[in-house]
Amino acid sequence: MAATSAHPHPVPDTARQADPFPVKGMDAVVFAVGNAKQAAHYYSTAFGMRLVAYSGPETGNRETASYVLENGSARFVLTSVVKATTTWGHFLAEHVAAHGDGVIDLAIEVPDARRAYEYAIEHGARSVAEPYEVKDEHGTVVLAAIATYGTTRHTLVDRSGYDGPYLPGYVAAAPMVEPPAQRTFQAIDHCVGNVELGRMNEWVEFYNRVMGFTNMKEFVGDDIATEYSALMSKVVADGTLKVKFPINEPAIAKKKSQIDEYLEFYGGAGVQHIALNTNDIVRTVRTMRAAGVEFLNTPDSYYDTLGEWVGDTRVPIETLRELKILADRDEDGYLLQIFTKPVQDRPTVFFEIIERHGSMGFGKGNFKALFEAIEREQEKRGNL
Ligand code: TYF
Ligand code: FE
Repeated sequence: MAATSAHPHPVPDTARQADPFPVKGMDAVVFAVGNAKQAAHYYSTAFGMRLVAYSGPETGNRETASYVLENGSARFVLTSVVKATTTWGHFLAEHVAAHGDGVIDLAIEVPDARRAYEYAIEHGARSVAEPYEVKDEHGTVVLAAIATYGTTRHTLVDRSGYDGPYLPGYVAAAPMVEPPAQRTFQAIDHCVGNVELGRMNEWVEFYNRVMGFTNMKEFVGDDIATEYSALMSKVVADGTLKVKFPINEPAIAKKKSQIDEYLEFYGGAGVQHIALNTNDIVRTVRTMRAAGVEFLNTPDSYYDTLGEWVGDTRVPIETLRELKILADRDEDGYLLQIFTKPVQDRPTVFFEIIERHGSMGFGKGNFKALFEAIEREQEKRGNL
C-alpha cells in the first residue's frame, strides 16, 4: 500500500491540547550531600540500588563528584563538592552547610523541555536555567530548570535524543556491590514537599497553574490536622498520575508539628520523603532491614484490629506485624506501605516503600498510626 500523507487515525488536536504540560515521569531525584561516595555506598548496600554512571575528577570534572544510581526506572543522583570554583560549586557547598544532605532537584522527564519551560514561565514560574543543550557521542539532551519551594528546583529533561548512561559529562560505572537478586523497588511513586505554615495552598496552586497538575482527592484537612496529625496535606499530580507531589504544611495542634521539626532542622521548605514502588514489600523490607535500614515502629495494637477493616491483602497479618508494614484500603483497592526513619542525622529526609494493588491513595487509614510513630521519634530527639 502506498504511503499516504495523512495518518489514517490522526491524533485529534483536542487530545494533544488536553495536557498543557505533558510529562513522561520522574527523571531523577538529585541530592546534594556532604560525601557522595559514601552516600552512593549506602544507597547501593542498604537500598539495593545500582551505580550506573559517574562524573568527577577522574572524568575531567574538577569541581563536583556525582554518582548516578538506578533501580528500575527510579534514579537518584548524589552530588558532592570536591573543590568549589564556580557559582554551582559554591551553591552546592552552601546548600549542604545550610540544609545538610537534601534534595536539590526533582527532575522531570518531558517530551519537549523548551515547550515545558516556556509554558511554566508564561504561567509564573521563576526561571533557574533557560533551555540549553548538552551533547556527547551518545546524542543530545535538552535541559531547563524552574524553581519550586525552598531551594528546590525542577529540571525539565528531554532525553529522547540520548542513549548514554545519564547525561553528557558522565561515564558508565559498574555497580559498587552486587545488587540484590530481586529488585528492592522499581519506580518513584511520589515526592513530598514540606512548606511553611500557611503556604500549602500557594504551592498547590503553583503546580495547578505552572504544570497544569490537578488535585488528587486524598488530603489531610483541618479536621484530621487538629485531631492528631499536626499537618495539612494536599496532593497534585499530572494527568497520567506518573508524577505525584503531596505538599505538607504544619498545623497548629496539641503537639509540635513534625513539619515544624523538619522546617527547623532543614532550614526551610524542602523535600520530606520519596516514596518508592515495590511489587513485593515483604521481601524488600526483609532485605533492607537485614542491610541495616531503620523503619518506623508500629505498635501491636495496630495489627490487633487491622484484619477487621482492611480485608485480604494477600500478606498474612502476622507477617505485616513482624515487619511493621502498614496496610490501607479504599474503593479502588489496597496498598501496603512502610516508612524509614530519617536517613541522615538531621530529622529531615526519609523514604517510604509502597506496594499498590489498585489503590491510588496515600494511606489515609494509616495517618493516625503513622503520625503517632513519627511523634515517638520526635520525642526521642527532644523535639516534641
Ligand atoms: O505521602 C503521603 O501523603 C503519605 C502520608 O509527614 C504522609 O506518605 C504524609 C505526611 C507525612 C508522612 C507521611
Ligand atoms: Fe508518602
